[in-house]
Amino acid sequence: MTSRITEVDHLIIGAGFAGLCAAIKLDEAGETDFVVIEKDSDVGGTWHINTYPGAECDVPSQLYSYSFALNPDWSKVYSPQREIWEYTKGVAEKAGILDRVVLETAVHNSVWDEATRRWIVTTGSVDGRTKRTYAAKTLISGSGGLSEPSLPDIKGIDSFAGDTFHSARWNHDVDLAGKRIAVIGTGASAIQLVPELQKIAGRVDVYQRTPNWIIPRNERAFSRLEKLAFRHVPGVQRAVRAGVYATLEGRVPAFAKFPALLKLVELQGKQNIAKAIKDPELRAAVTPDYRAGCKRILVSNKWYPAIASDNVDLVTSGIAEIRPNSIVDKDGVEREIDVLVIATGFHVTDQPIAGHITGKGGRTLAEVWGEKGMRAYKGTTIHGFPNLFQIVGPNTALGHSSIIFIIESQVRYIVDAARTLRREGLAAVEPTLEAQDAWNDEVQRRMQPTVWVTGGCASWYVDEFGNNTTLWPGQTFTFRNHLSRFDLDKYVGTPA
Ligand code: N01
Repeated sequence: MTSRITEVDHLIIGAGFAGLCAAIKLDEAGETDFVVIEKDSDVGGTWHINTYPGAECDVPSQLYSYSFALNPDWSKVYSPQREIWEYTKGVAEKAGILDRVVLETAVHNSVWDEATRRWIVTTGSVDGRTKRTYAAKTLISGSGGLSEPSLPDIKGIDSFAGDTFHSARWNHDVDLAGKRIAVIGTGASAIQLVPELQKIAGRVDVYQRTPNWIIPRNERAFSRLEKLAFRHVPGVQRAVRAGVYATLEGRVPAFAKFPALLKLVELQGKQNIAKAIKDPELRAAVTPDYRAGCKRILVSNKWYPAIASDNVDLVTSGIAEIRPNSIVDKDGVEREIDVLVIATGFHVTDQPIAGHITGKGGRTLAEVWGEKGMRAYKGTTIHGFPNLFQIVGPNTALGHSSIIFIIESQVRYIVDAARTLRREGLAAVEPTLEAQDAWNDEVQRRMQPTVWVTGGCASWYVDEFGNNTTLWPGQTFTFRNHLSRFDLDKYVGTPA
């Protein structure tokens, strides 16, 4: 067991798209003294961890990549998980920042020390052998909004005797061929993995609490000619990317101001159902009763055919109890199973990491956010937490486009903040409460007409106070404009 203190300028939590982007852009800006702490065994974040069968991106490949590292080699319109993971790793390798990534190491605690104006960050290797403490000028959290699996609180779940795992922690050692499998949840992960399980399992019982709107997916591989054009013809890939971006941004008015337009999506969803499912009862069971877009609109050509297959049962009555070898539904029907797959999503508005970040006055982020919900200035900095920068913070996620656009916008802001601190000779910056409140009030005001508030569904976008503190309620370029430079006038700066 070793323990020492290491001084660094910047400590970045997480080596996914967000953390790697921060590392690459800080490095380019000459802010080279940083360390990236990653608990997983490799970089890539969600795209390294989520290896469930069928895992693919539901944002088109051309947009789901860094603007500074276009990839002419994407195999398909929607990239599979492994390809995205390899892409992130390749970009990080090429940028030469992997030497500052510490793998298989978890951040235990981050505490702001007012005396030294440093974040004191304690970390430990996952094998428990090494502990290390860092003193960092800035703390940049890229830990991801969808990284901590959320497990359902169902009677008897711990008594289950067979193999069980969450979709984001797939156990590839379990042979699923011919097995009786239960899947709890019908979200973005489940609709990708169930069609794969259906092909090999003896039986799959899918426990649906709420159906989703699911529209067809433009699924195809890029041709050799397209790939050649992406690689060799100047501007082609940027033009395709811009086209995808514009198409997705074109949907924002429907989400944000005129949700009635989303009836068109519902029509597409209903056609998708009608095409694959003949049984009227099953059709009714998978048809949502809320406005499309209220929950994330999903894309799949495989889900409804899988659900309509002979070896798949959709159970909609709810789960009463889980027993060592079975699940009993609320109609009293008991179904024996060998494997239980939990596809119930993530802790989003109650992220465990918030309990491990302690700001001024000894208050944790979880305590502060516990009062009114997640609040930050521009989704990135937080009053009471000097020099803390959160990538994909409150109200920065998207229901319609690529989160990488948001990540890059925030990273620009953070790099400019680092430059500003140096230029102005400041030890610390913290947004004023007025600036933070004004920002959040405005975001919530703009949230009111959106489908996420008016759409008539319960979703994980909304917190326990009834506020959507997850999504950005507008165009992504507006968000980028807001973060185009570090606005020191909205901060209190402490001289070095
Ligand atoms: O999780 P989810 P996910 N008892 O929260 C149900 C991203 N993603 O992992 O709707 C029974 O969407 C819950 O039911 P309900 C993407 O942003 C992206 O699927 O709450 N059921 C729901 O059906 C996505 O939105 C890709 O009533 C329970 C399901 O579990 C996000 O990750 C791929 C329950 C959870 O769905 C999360 O997706 C995959 C309970 N106690 C994921 N609790 C891409 O392609 C929850 N449920 C980029």
